[in-house]
Amino acid sequence: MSSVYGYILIFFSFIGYPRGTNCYHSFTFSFLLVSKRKVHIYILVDVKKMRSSCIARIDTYLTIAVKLQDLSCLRGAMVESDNISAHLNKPLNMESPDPPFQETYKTLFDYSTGAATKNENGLVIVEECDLPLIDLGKLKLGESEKEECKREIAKASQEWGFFQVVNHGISNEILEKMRCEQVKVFKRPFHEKINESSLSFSAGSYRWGTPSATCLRQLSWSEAFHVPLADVSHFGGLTILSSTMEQFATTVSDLARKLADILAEKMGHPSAFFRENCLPSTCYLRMNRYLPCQIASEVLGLMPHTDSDFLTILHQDQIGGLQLVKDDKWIAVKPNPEALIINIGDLFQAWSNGVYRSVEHRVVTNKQAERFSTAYFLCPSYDTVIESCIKPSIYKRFSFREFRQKVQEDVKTLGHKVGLPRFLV
Ligand SMILES: O=C(O)CCC(=O)C(=O)O
Repeated sequence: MSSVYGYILIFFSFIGYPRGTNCYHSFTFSFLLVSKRKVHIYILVDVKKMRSSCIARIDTYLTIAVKLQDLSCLRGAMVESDNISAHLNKPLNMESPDPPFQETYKTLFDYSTGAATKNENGLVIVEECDLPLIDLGKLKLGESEKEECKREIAKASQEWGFFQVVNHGISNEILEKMRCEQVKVFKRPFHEKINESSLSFSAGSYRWGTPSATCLRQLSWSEAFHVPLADVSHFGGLTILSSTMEQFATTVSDLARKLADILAEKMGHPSAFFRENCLPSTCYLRMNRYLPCQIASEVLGLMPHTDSDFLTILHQDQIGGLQLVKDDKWIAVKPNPEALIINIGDLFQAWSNGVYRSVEHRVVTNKQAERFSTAYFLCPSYDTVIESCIKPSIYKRFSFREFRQKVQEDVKTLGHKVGLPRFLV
């Protein structure tokens, strides 16, 4: 320190995390110290009260510090603290697109036993399988082919909660353009992605890892942009991505509404409900990137979950990794380059009184390849009330707002979603 000729003290943050963010009572205080030849960033943290997710915040502050000072010479930063100096002491690669999983979740790696519990929840993987494959081209043929196709859709939704469709009407050109723009945005430096305003995404759109994870099996080794479609046209700086997302969403939403109408009709309740309540502005697009993971047997790409929507349309690449629960077993879905994957969400399970099934699914990681997928979620407006089309109903009436609030509350307090069982009569 005696070699220091001058210093700039920048008060970056004094953060009292509110209860429930799992970092409460901890604080971060950062400043730049400029010597003749070097700039160091010191971050003082109350490490004892921190959990790994806070370390991500520190990484964010380092990024902001570098950006603020426009210190193009600065490619490394020193972080002094009891616990984290060992792994954050190495230079940060500011241009890397990858979130700092190892550094952020170091404590989870430290406590890992190395013994992967592949059969968690008592479920075992049986085999890769082909989901029911439905040719939607039949909907344009004669009455009997059309009826057969509708029956297949309803049957798969009851028995699997998942199916694949071919001849779905979404051109390869749109699918490829979407994939290409998605890859481009994920390949931006990590510091640009966390600074959502630099990409014009709305706050909270960019997500990575699992801030609440307390062990490796709770960590999702992936990053995502979860984007309300209402926001897509406002991406100032990302015009090609935004127009591609709009194009993708418009064609996929037609398909989603068509499938919802068929499912309602097959329940004996043809209804304009889905067209009236699921508007282009109330749905979501989620772009996922799953990074290769050296400890793939211990970490999932995406934790098991059901979708909080009516139905989901997924476009995945050829890497594979999606698994779903069928007959109390995890089944690995074999990718089909021609097909889109459809799955029933919680709201359709409630509307159909449990006839159509919202099934738990997850994504496994692999050591070599990265994987991309894009999901379209058919959601209603928050005020839409969902009630079963059959009486007596096994679920209470609830608004989409109530459902989401309950899910968020459970995630905060229990660390996981409970979902529909909360609304049983
Ligand atoms: O990437 C996948 O295959 C599944 C994605 C998914 O389940 C989700 O985004 O909710």
